Amino acid sequence: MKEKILRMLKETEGYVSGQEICELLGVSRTAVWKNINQLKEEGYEIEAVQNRGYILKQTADSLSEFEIKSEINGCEWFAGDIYFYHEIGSTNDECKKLAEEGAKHGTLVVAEKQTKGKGRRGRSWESPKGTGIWMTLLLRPDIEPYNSSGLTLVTAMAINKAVQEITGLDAKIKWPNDIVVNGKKVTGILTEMSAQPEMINYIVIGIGINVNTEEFPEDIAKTASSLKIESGKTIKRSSIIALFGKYFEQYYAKYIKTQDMSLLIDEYNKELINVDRQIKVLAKENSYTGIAKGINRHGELIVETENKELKNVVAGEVSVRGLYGYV
Ligand code: BTX
Repeated sequence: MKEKILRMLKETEGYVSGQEICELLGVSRTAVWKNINQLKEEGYEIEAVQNRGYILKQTADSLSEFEIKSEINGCEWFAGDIYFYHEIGSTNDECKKLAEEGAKHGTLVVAEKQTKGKGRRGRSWESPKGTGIWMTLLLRPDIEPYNSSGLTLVTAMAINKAVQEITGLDAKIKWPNDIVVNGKKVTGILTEMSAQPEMINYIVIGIGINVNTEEFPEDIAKTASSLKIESGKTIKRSSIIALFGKYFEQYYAKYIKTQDMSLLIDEYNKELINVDRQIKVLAKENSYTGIAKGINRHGELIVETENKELKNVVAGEVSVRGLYGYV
Protein backbone atom coordinates (compact mmCIF):
# COMPACT_ATOMS: atom_id res chain seq x y z
CA MET A 1 0.00 0.00 0.00
CA LYS A 2 2.91 2.33 0.80
CA GLU A 3 4.00 1.98 -2.79
CA LYS A 4 0.56 2.94 -4.12
CA ILE A 5 0.35 5.98 -1.87
CA LEU A 6 3.82 7.07 -2.91
CA ARG A 7 2.87 6.69 -6.56
CA MET A 8 -0.27 8.82 -6.05
CA LEU A 9 1.77 11.54 -4.33
CA LYS A 10 4.36 11.49 -7.09
CA GLU A 11 1.81 11.66 -9.86
CA THR A 12 -0.23 14.50 -8.37
CA GLU A 13 1.04 18.04 -8.68
CA GLY A 14 -0.96 19.53 -5.81
CA TYR A 15 -2.37 18.02 -2.63
CA VAL A 16 -3.93 14.57 -2.42
CA SER A 17 -6.64 14.40 0.19
CA GLY A 18 -6.66 11.62 2.76
CA GLN A 19 -10.22 10.88 1.64
CA GLU A 20 -9.15 10.35 -1.98
CA ILE A 21 -6.44 7.91 -0.91
CA CYS A 22 -8.89 6.01 1.32
CA GLU A 23 -11.44 5.71 -1.46
CA LEU A 24 -9.02 4.78 -4.19
CA LEU A 25 -7.22 2.16 -2.17
CA GLY A 26 -10.22 1.04 -0.10
CA VAL A 27 -8.44 1.53 3.23
CA SER A 28 -9.05 3.43 6.47
CA ARG A 29 -7.75 6.88 7.36
CA THR A 30 -5.61 5.34 10.08
CA ALA A 31 -3.97 3.01 7.57
CA VAL A 32 -3.17 5.96 5.31
CA TRP A 33 -1.73 7.91 8.20
CA LYS A 34 0.45 4.98 9.28
CA ASN A 35 1.80 4.48 5.79
CA ILE A 36 2.52 8.18 5.36
CA ASN A 37 4.51 8.06 8.59
CA GLN A 38 6.51 5.10 7.36
CA LEU A 39 7.32 6.98 4.16
CA LYS A 40 8.50 9.94 6.23
CA GLU A 41 10.74 7.66 8.24
CA GLU A 42 12.29 6.46 5.00
CA GLY A 43 13.26 10.00 4.08
CA TYR A 44 10.34 11.29 2.03
CA GLU A 45 9.39 14.82 2.97
CA ILE A 46 5.60 14.77 3.04
CA GLU A 47 3.62 17.73 4.26
CA ALA A 48 0.13 17.32 5.69
CA VAL A 49 -2.17 20.33 5.59
CA GLN A 50 -5.59 20.31 7.19
CA ASN A 51 -8.50 20.29 4.73
CA ARG A 52 -6.15 19.90 1.76
CA GLY A 53 -4.30 16.66 2.31
CA TYR A 54 -0.79 15.45 1.63
CA ILE A 55 1.90 16.75 -0.69
CA LEU A 56 5.30 15.27 -1.52
CA LYS A 57 7.85 18.04 -1.01
CA GLN A 58 11.07 16.45 -1.96
CA THR A 59 11.96 13.03 -3.06
CA ALA A 60 14.89 11.58 -1.24
CA ASP A 61 17.45 9.47 -3.03
CA SER A 62 16.44 6.43 -1.07
CA LEU A 63 16.53 3.00 -2.69
CA SER A 64 14.19 0.20 -1.85
CA GLU A 65 12.11 -2.33 -3.68
CA PHE A 66 9.00 -0.21 -3.52
CA GLU A 67 10.80 3.04 -4.39
CA ILE A 68 12.03 1.41 -7.58
CA LYS A 69 8.58 -0.02 -8.32
CA SER A 70 6.94 3.34 -7.78
CA GLU A 71 9.23 4.88 -10.41
CA ILE A 72 8.86 2.17 -13.04
CA ASN A 73 6.50 3.16 -15.75
CA GLY A 74 5.60 1.46 -19.00
CA CYS A 75 7.74 -1.67 -18.54
CA GLU A 76 6.44 -5.10 -19.52
CA TRP A 77 8.88 -7.41 -17.78
CA PHE A 78 11.80 -5.37 -16.45
CA ALA A 79 12.11 -5.73 -12.65
CA GLY A 80 8.99 -7.93 -12.47
CA ASP A 81 10.63 -9.30 -9.33
CA ILE A 82 13.03 -7.17 -7.32
CA TYR A 83 15.46 -8.50 -4.71
CA PHE A 84 16.80 -5.63 -2.65
CA TYR A 85 19.74 -5.93 -0.24
CA HIS A 86 21.33 -3.37 2.06
CA GLU A 87 24.65 -5.15 1.72
CA ILE A 88 25.76 -8.07 -0.39
CA GLY A 89 28.96 -9.57 -1.82
CA SER A 90 28.10 -9.17 -5.49
CA THR A 91 24.68 -8.69 -7.09
CA ASN A 92 25.89 -10.79 -10.05
CA ASP A 93 26.64 -13.75 -7.79
CA GLU A 94 23.29 -13.38 -6.02
CA CYS A 95 21.44 -13.12 -9.32
CA LYS A 96 23.16 -16.28 -10.63
CA LYS A 97 22.05 -18.10 -7.49
CA LEU A 98 18.47 -16.92 -7.96
CA ALA A 99 18.63 -17.91 -11.64
CA GLU A 100 19.70 -21.44 -10.67
CA GLU A 101 16.70 -21.55 -8.33
CA GLY A 102 14.36 -20.64 -11.20
CA ALA A 103 13.99 -16.84 -10.94
CA LYS A 104 12.22 -15.40 -13.96
CA HIS A 105 13.35 -13.28 -16.91
CA GLY A 106 13.50 -9.63 -15.85
CA THR A 107 14.32 -10.30 -12.19
CA LEU A 108 16.39 -7.45 -10.78
CA VAL A 109 18.86 -7.70 -7.90
CA VAL A 110 19.81 -4.38 -6.33
CA ALA A 111 22.13 -3.56 -3.42
CA GLU A 112 22.97 -0.40 -1.50
CA LYS A 113 26.50 -1.66 -1.03
CA GLN A 114 28.67 -4.49 -2.41
CA THR A 115 31.53 -5.91 -0.43
CA LYS A 116 32.93 -7.94 -3.34
CA GLY A 117 31.82 -5.98 -6.40
CA LYS A 118 33.31 -7.58 -9.50
CA GLY A 119 34.72 -5.98 -12.64
CA ARG A 120 35.70 -7.85 -15.78
CA ARG A 121 38.53 -10.39 -15.89
CA GLY A 122 38.90 -10.70 -12.13
CA ARG A 123 39.10 -6.98 -11.47
CA SER A 124 37.15 -5.43 -8.63
CA TRP A 125 34.45 -2.76 -8.66
CA GLU A 126 34.21 -0.09 -5.95
CA SER A 127 30.63 -0.18 -4.67
CA PRO A 128 30.32 2.06 -1.59
CA LYS A 129 27.13 2.39 0.39
CA GLY A 130 24.24 4.52 -0.70
CA THR A 131 25.76 6.46 -3.59
CA GLY A 132 25.62 4.23 -6.61
CA ILE A 133 23.47 1.81 -8.51
CA TRP A 134 24.78 -1.72 -8.08
CA MET A 135 22.32 -4.00 -9.80
CA THR A 136 22.02 -7.15 -11.90
CA LEU A 137 19.34 -7.99 -14.43
CA LEU A 138 18.45 -11.60 -15.19
CA LEU A 139 17.66 -12.48 -18.81
CA ARG A 140 16.48 -15.73 -20.34
CA PRO A 141 16.66 -14.96 -24.06
CA ASP A 142 15.70 -17.54 -26.63
CA ILE A 143 18.71 -16.92 -28.88
CA GLU A 144 21.86 -18.78 -29.86
CA PRO A 145 24.56 -18.51 -27.15
CA TYR A 146 27.07 -17.07 -29.63
CA ASN A 147 24.66 -14.24 -30.43
CA SER A 148 24.49 -13.05 -26.86
CA SER A 149 27.56 -10.81 -26.68
CA GLY A 150 25.74 -7.79 -28.12
CA LEU A 151 23.44 -7.67 -25.11
CA THR A 152 26.16 -5.85 -23.22
CA LEU A 153 26.19 -3.17 -25.92
CA VAL A 154 22.40 -2.96 -25.73
CA THR A 155 22.73 -2.39 -21.98
CA ALA A 156 25.26 0.39 -22.52
CA MET A 157 22.86 2.11 -24.95
CA ALA A 158 20.00 2.02 -22.46
CA ILE A 159 22.11 3.35 -19.58
CA ASN A 160 23.59 6.05 -21.78
CA LYS A 161 20.17 7.27 -22.89
CA ALA A 162 18.70 7.22 -19.37
CA VAL A 163 21.70 9.12 -17.98
CA GLN A 164 21.55 11.73 -20.76
CA GLU A 165 17.85 12.29 -20.29
CA ILE A 166 17.87 12.53 -16.50
CA THR A 167 21.10 14.46 -15.95
CA GLY A 168 21.39 16.45 -19.19
CA LEU A 169 25.04 15.37 -19.30
CA ASP A 170 26.81 14.61 -22.56
CA ALA A 171 27.28 10.94 -21.71
CA LYS A 172 28.89 8.71 -24.36
CA ILE A 173 29.66 5.04 -24.83
CA LYS A 174 33.28 3.90 -24.83
CA TRP A 175 33.40 0.61 -26.75
CA PRO A 176 32.25 -1.89 -25.88
CA ASN A 177 30.34 -0.99 -22.74
CA ASP A 178 31.68 1.78 -20.53
CA ILE A 179 29.75 4.99 -20.17
CA VAL A 180 31.96 8.04 -19.96
CA VAL A 181 31.27 11.65 -19.10
CA ASN A 182 33.97 14.25 -19.78
CA GLY A 183 36.42 11.43 -20.48
CA LYS A 184 35.82 9.64 -17.18
CA LYS A 185 34.17 6.31 -16.46
CA VAL A 186 30.83 6.56 -14.67
CA THR A 187 29.52 3.07 -15.45
CA GLY A 188 30.77 -0.47 -15.86
CA ILE A 189 28.95 -3.56 -17.11
CA LEU A 190 29.77 -7.18 -16.37
CA THR A 191 27.83 -9.82 -18.30
CA GLU A 192 27.97 -13.48 -17.31
CA MET A 193 26.24 -16.40 -19.01
CA SER A 194 25.29 -19.98 -18.26
CA ALA A 195 24.69 -21.94 -21.46
CA GLN A 196 24.67 -25.32 -23.14
CA PRO A 197 26.07 -25.69 -26.67
CA GLU A 198 22.86 -24.56 -28.34
CA MET A 199 20.84 -23.00 -25.57
CA ILE A 200 21.21 -20.21 -23.07
CA ASN A 201 20.18 -21.11 -19.53
CA TYR A 202 20.43 -17.52 -18.37
CA ILE A 203 22.43 -14.33 -18.69
CA VAL A 204 23.08 -11.92 -15.86
CA ILE A 205 23.96 -8.34 -16.69
CA GLY A 206 25.69 -6.55 -13.83
CA ILE A 207 25.58 -2.78 -13.91
CA GLY A 208 27.52 -0.38 -11.74
CA ILE A 209 26.71 3.32 -12.04
CA ASN A 210 28.48 5.93 -9.93
CA VAL A 211 25.57 8.26 -9.23
CA ASN A 212 26.08 10.42 -6.15
CA THR A 213 29.61 9.31 -5.30
CA GLU A 214 31.68 12.30 -4.18
CA GLU A 215 35.16 10.82 -4.09
CA PHE A 216 37.03 7.77 -5.27
CA PRO A 217 40.03 5.82 -3.99
CA GLU A 218 43.31 7.23 -5.24
CA ASP A 219 44.04 4.42 -7.68
CA ILE A 220 40.95 5.16 -9.76
CA ALA A 221 40.41 8.86 -9.03
CA LYS A 222 41.94 9.86 -12.38
CA THR A 223 39.67 7.72 -14.54
CA ALA A 224 36.47 7.43 -12.47
CA SER A 225 33.72 9.95 -11.94
CA SER A 226 30.08 10.14 -10.92
CA LEU A 227 26.96 11.78 -12.27
CA LYS A 228 26.92 14.10 -9.26
CA ILE A 229 30.52 15.21 -9.70
CA GLU A 230 29.93 15.92 -13.39
CA SER A 231 26.51 17.57 -13.11
CA GLY A 232 26.77 19.20 -9.70
CA LYS A 233 23.36 17.76 -8.82
CA THR A 234 22.17 14.94 -6.58
CA ILE A 235 20.47 12.44 -8.85
CA LYS A 236 17.66 10.11 -7.82
CA ARG A 237 18.93 6.58 -8.39
CA SER A 238 15.48 5.03 -8.69
CA SER A 239 14.64 7.31 -11.66
CA ILE A 240 17.72 6.13 -13.51
CA ILE A 241 16.90 2.49 -12.84
CA ALA A 242 13.33 2.96 -14.06
CA LEU A 243 14.25 4.85 -17.22
CA PHE A 244 17.03 2.38 -17.95
CA GLY A 245 14.42 -0.40 -17.75
CA LYS A 246 12.14 1.32 -20.21
CA TYR A 247 14.87 1.85 -22.79
CA PHE A 248 16.41 -1.56 -22.20
CA GLU A 249 13.11 -3.25 -23.05
CA GLN A 250 12.89 -1.27 -26.30
CA TYR A 251 16.48 -1.96 -27.42
CA TYR A 252 16.29 -5.58 -26.27
CA ALA A 253 13.21 -6.21 -28.43
CA LYS A 254 15.07 -4.89 -31.48
CA TYR A 255 18.15 -6.96 -30.69
CA ILE A 256 16.17 -10.16 -30.25
CA LYS A 257 14.43 -9.66 -33.60
CA THR A 258 17.67 -10.05 -35.56
CA GLN A 259 19.88 -11.57 -32.84
CA ASP A 260 22.45 -8.90 -33.63
CA MET A 261 22.94 -5.12 -33.68
CA SER A 262 21.52 -4.61 -37.22
CA LEU A 263 18.63 -2.43 -36.04
CA LEU A 264 20.74 -0.57 -33.48
CA ILE A 265 24.09 0.07 -35.22
CA ASP A 266 23.35 3.63 -36.30
CA GLU A 267 22.18 4.76 -32.89
CA TYR A 268 25.05 2.98 -31.14
CA ASN A 269 27.65 4.56 -33.43
CA LYS A 270 26.18 8.03 -32.85
CA GLU A 271 26.76 7.60 -29.13
CA LEU A 272 30.20 6.05 -29.48
CA ILE A 273 32.96 8.34 -28.23
CA ASN A 274 35.68 6.44 -30.08
CA VAL A 275 34.40 7.10 -33.60
CA ASP A 276 37.05 8.69 -35.83
CA ARG A 277 39.44 8.89 -32.91
CA GLN A 278 42.85 7.34 -32.68
CA ILE A 279 42.87 4.39 -30.33
CA LYS A 280 45.26 1.77 -29.03
CA VAL A 281 44.07 -1.82 -29.21
CA LEU A 282 45.77 -3.71 -26.41
CA ALA A 283 45.77 -7.43 -27.12
CA LYS A 284 47.85 -10.11 -25.41
CA GLU A 285 50.18 -10.73 -28.33
CA ASN A 286 49.59 -7.93 -30.73
CA SER A 287 48.92 -4.32 -29.75
CA TYR A 288 48.46 -1.67 -32.39
CA THR A 289 47.06 1.79 -33.01
CA GLY A 290 44.39 2.79 -35.48
CA ILE A 291 41.28 4.85 -36.03
CA ALA A 292 37.96 3.54 -34.72
CA LYS A 293 35.25 3.53 -37.36
CA GLY A 294 32.25 2.28 -35.40
CA ILE A 295 30.77 -1.16 -34.82
CA ASN A 296 29.49 -3.80 -37.23
CA ARG A 297 26.29 -5.77 -36.69
CA HIS A 298 28.08 -8.29 -34.46
CA GLY A 299 29.09 -5.48 -32.12
CA GLU A 300 32.77 -5.72 -33.13
CA LEU A 301 34.74 -2.48 -33.37
CA ILE A 302 35.97 -1.71 -36.87
CA VAL A 303 39.47 -0.26 -36.68
CA GLU A 304 41.45 1.18 -39.57
CA THR A 305 45.08 0.40 -38.92
CA GLU A 306 47.98 2.65 -39.95
CA ASN A 307 48.42 0.77 -43.23
CA LYS A 308 44.71 1.27 -44.04
CA GLU A 309 43.73 -2.27 -43.25
CA LEU A 310 40.29 -2.73 -41.62
CA LYS A 311 40.24 -4.99 -38.57
CA ASN A 312 37.20 -6.21 -36.64
CA VAL A 313 38.01 -6.17 -32.97
CA VAL A 314 36.12 -8.61 -30.75
CA ALA A 315 35.18 -7.41 -27.27
CA GLY A 316 36.46 -9.49 -24.41
CA GLU A 317 39.75 -10.24 -26.09
CA VAL A 318 41.25 -6.77 -26.01
CA SER A 319 41.20 -3.45 -24.22
CA VAL A 320 40.84 -0.21 -26.09
CA ARG A 321 42.38 3.04 -24.91
CA GLY A 322 42.69 6.53 -26.28
CA LEU A 323 46.14 7.33 -27.63
CA TYR A 324 46.93 9.62 -24.71
CA GLY A 325 44.65 8.37 -21.98
CA TYR A 326 41.62 6.34 -21.06
CA VAL A 327 39.36 7.60 -23.89
P1 BTX B 1 36.00 -3.27 -15.68
O1 BTX B 1 36.91 -4.44 -15.58
O2 BTX B 1 35.78 -2.61 -17.00
O3 BTX B 1 36.42 -2.15 -14.67
C1 BTX B 1 37.05 -2.42 -13.47
C2 BTX B 1 38.15 -1.40 -13.28
O4 BTX B 1 37.58 -0.09 -13.20
C3 BTX B 1 38.92 -1.61 -11.99
O5 BTX B 1 40.05 -2.39 -12.20
C4 BTX B 1 39.27 -0.18 -11.57
O6 BTX B 1 40.42 0.27 -12.24
C5 BTX B 1 38.11 0.64 -12.12
N1 BTX B 1 37.03 0.82 -11.14
C6 BTX B 1 36.73 0.08 -10.04
N2 BTX B 1 35.64 0.54 -9.44
C7 BTX B 1 35.21 1.60 -10.17
C8 BTX B 1 34.12 2.51 -10.05
N3 BTX B 1 33.22 2.42 -9.09
N4 BTX B 1 34.02 3.47 -11.00
C9 BTX B 1 34.90 3.59 -12.01
N5 BTX B 1 35.94 2.77 -12.15
C10 BTX B 1 36.10 1.78 -11.25
C11 BTX B 1 33.47 -3.10 -15.28
O7 BTX B 1 34.63 -3.80 -15.13
C12 BTX B 1 32.31 -3.93 -14.80
C13 BTX B 1 31.78 -3.46 -13.49
C14 BTX B 1 30.47 -4.09 -13.13
C15 BTX B 1 30.03 -3.72 -11.76
C16 BTX B 1 28.66 -4.22 -11.46
S1 BTX B 1 28.02 -3.57 -10.01
C17 BTX B 1 26.74 -4.69 -10.00
C18 BTX B 1 27.28 -6.01 -10.51
N6 BTX B 1 27.77 -6.84 -9.45
C19 BTX B 1 29.10 -7.02 -9.54
O8 BTX B 1 29.78 -7.70 -8.74
N7 BTX B 1 29.57 -6.38 -10.61
C20 BTX B 1 28.51 -5.73 -11.35
